[in-house]
Order: sequence, then C-alpha cells, then structure tokens
Amino acid sequence: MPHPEIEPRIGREPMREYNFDGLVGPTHHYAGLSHGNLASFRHGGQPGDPRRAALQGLEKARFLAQLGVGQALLPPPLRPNLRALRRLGFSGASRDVLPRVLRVAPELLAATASSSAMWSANAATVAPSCDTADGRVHFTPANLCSMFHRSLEAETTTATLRAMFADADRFVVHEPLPASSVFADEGAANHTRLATADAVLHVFGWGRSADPSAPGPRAYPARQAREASAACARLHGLREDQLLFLQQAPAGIDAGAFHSDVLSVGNQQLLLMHELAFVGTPERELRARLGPELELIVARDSELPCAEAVRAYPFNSQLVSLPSGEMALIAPEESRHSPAARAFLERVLNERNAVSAVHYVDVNGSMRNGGGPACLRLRVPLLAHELAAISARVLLDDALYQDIKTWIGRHYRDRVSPQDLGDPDFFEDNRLALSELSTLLELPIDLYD
Ligand code: SUG
Repeated sequence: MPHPEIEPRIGREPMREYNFDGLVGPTHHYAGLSHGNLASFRHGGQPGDPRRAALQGLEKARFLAQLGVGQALLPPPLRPNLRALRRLGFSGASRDVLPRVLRVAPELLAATASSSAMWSANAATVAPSCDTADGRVHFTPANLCSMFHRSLEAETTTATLRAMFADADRFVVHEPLPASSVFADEGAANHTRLATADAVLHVFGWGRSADPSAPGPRAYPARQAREASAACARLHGLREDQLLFLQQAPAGIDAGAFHSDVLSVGNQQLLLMHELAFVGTPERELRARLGPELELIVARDSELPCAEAVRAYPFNSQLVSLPSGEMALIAPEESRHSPAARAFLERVLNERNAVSAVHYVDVNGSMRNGGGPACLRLRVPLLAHELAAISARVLLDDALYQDIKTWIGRHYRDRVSPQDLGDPDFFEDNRLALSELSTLLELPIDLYD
C-alpha cells in the first residue's frame, strides 16, 4: 500500500514535507564554474535569461502546490557578492569595484555573481523534529567548500534560514561545518530520508573520505565528505540506528554524477537508483534496516546508460507524496525526450502502485547548469505548528505566486552577459529589486542591506 503523505504519528500531529524552492536570482548566467558537472561545462560562457529561468522555476513550484504538495520559496542572495570581492582585495568605492573586477579578473566576477543558491537542495541538510534528540527541526547549512562560487552561499544561506526559522523553541540553524575538504558538505543533495513501518533511515551519500583505502573518482572531484555527513547526523541528534552512509560509485562521479541526487531519489518506502549511484547495490542492507515494505527500483546501465541518466536527469526528479497517499514524479522535460530515461520512468510507473503519475516540467534554464527539478528544492518536513512558526511569507499560495510573477516580470532581464555583471547600475537595480522582495516576503530582517 502507498504511504499517505501525512505520516501517521500516534497521538501527535501529522508531519508534512514542504519543498522550499530557491528563487532564481536576477544574475543567472552560465559560467562553466563546476568542474565535473558536464552541463555547466557544456554551456559555460553563454549569456543567461534570468527572467525565463525564474519563471520556469516559479511555474514548477506552482505546479507542485496545485498537486497538493507543500510548497514554499527561498529568496536569492544579492550578487555579485561585493563582500567576497573585498575579501579578495578589491577595495574602494562600490561603484568602482565591479568595473575593475570585470577588467582584471572576469572569472572572479562570474563566480561571485553566480545565482547558484537557486539549487536549494544544496542549501542545507535537514532533520525533522520527530527524528532529532531535542524534538526540534535541525538545519546545517552546507559549506559547499568544494566549489569557490558555491562556498559563498554558506554565509547568506545561514542568514536566510536563521531569519525564516528564527523560533528557537522549534528550529535550530547550526553554523556550517568548518570549510575544509575534510568536512566538504553539499547539503541535502546527498541525503534522503526513507521511512517504513519498521524504521526511519537517513541515507547519506558521500564521495570522499579521510580513509585512504576508499578508492575515489579519477576524472572529477568527489564533493561530499563522509566526515561531513557524520557531523551533520551528530549535530542533528540522530540515532546510530537511523543512519546509513553509502559511498557514491567513483565511476558514477566520473560520468558526471557530482551529487548522489543525480543518480538516485527516494521518498518514504521507495528508492529509485541507477546501478552506478553507489558502490555495490546496497539492497541487502536497506532491506535489513527498512524491512519488507522497502521498494527499491534499480536501473541497470544496460537499460539506461549512466551518461544518458546524467544528460537527461530522470533521477533528479522530485518524488513527492500526494494528498491521496500516492506518489508522483516531477521529471525534467529532457527525460521525456530521452527514450531510455523515459522508458525507465514508465517502468517505475507501471511496476509499482506507489507512483501514480510522472509529470514533466520545463526547467531548462536550470538544467543547462546541471540543476534539475530536485536540485531546485530543499525538503523540509514540518508539523503544523512548525509551519506556523516560520517568520516570513514564503508559503506559495495563489497570492504569493501572482506577486512573485509580477515582481520577476518587472525586474528581471531576458539577457545577462558577463559585461552586465560588471555594471554598477545593474547591481543597484538588483539590490533595489531584492529589497522589494524582502518586503513582499515579509522577511523580518533586510537580508540585502
Ligand atoms: O553545484 N551548478 C550547480 C548545480 C547544482 C545541482 N544540484 C544538485 N544536484 N542538487 C553545481 O554544480 C553551475 C554554475 C555555472 O557554471 O555557472 C553550478 O554551480
């Protein structure tokens, strides 16, 4: 039987998952910044169309809300990150800094102007209050220290989460882990919470470890450290019996699966994975921990070659519970057009009764940087009183959808080139636009000051 969206919790309130989608920022562009992310490399140097990408993301969020899935938004940080540029020696009046960086270090401008916070699956690792030792919802913002442009998100994401989840009786937003390769942390993109009648299991995918005997990828970097996953689990007060650490297959990383959500996705009792997602097939371990209710569907390389899974992103679908108790997959358009990816998704639909529909959405503006539907959202399971304690207007209802759509239409450009990023007037326009967003979202503090 499919699991209801609402986990039955005897004598207590039901828990519901909310997807916090990162709003695409007004400087969205393609800079080829992420080594090992093949889409980012392929599209590097192309101008962005932030208006289109932001509207695609907003439509996806609205579609989920209309399906009856909990849906909220996370505001983007202001970019280029002047604070980071100042730390790198670009001092002087703000108006002079950006043209100078464009002239002498355009690669630093592109990196500090990245809208990468939109991939909010990397914003933090989250544990729901029913699993944590102190009964609060725990967040550890990811340090993202494997990639320079992404490492700049840690500070702003921490501030944003602390502004929204400020109620200390219900929420804890930890400091990001120390920014060292030993604790390199990519957030929830490497984490899935599975649940059956027998157990709850936090599955952490990791690519590198301090243990030198673990073989790593050869071509591309392994971003997530096992030690970081273990630290998040400790900080969140999870019990040992709730934890499973799985190594990402080095061959999968070398094929372009830089996060474990590129080749796997799970929800409740269901886990979909490619055979190159993890080292070995962890079926026996998963069954032993989760019991007979576990549904595991593995794509063999012969039916869906890893390179095609990385190109079309069927595993980067959102696997969500619906109010009916069934599940739906929200897949990228690219996987509809890939015969092998589509055949796999249809197999999932036909084989199991837990998944009742596959919906394809167009998030191509994000996909061209290696971010599918699942990258664009942070899953936050909440009880009703926790939802009510969020100190901002971020829950996506019709009114907020309309307000954000109008706001994007008024402020976003349909073309952003590297030169635009060095224009102080563009920066000032974006600062004013984001201050307006702060008011729209009723954020308790001005994150853009
Ligand atoms: O970290 N791309 C992001 C994509 C993140 C996808 N997230 C998940 N799989 N959950 C990254 O590689 C590219 C930016 C550029 O090249 O302009 C970028 O950062």
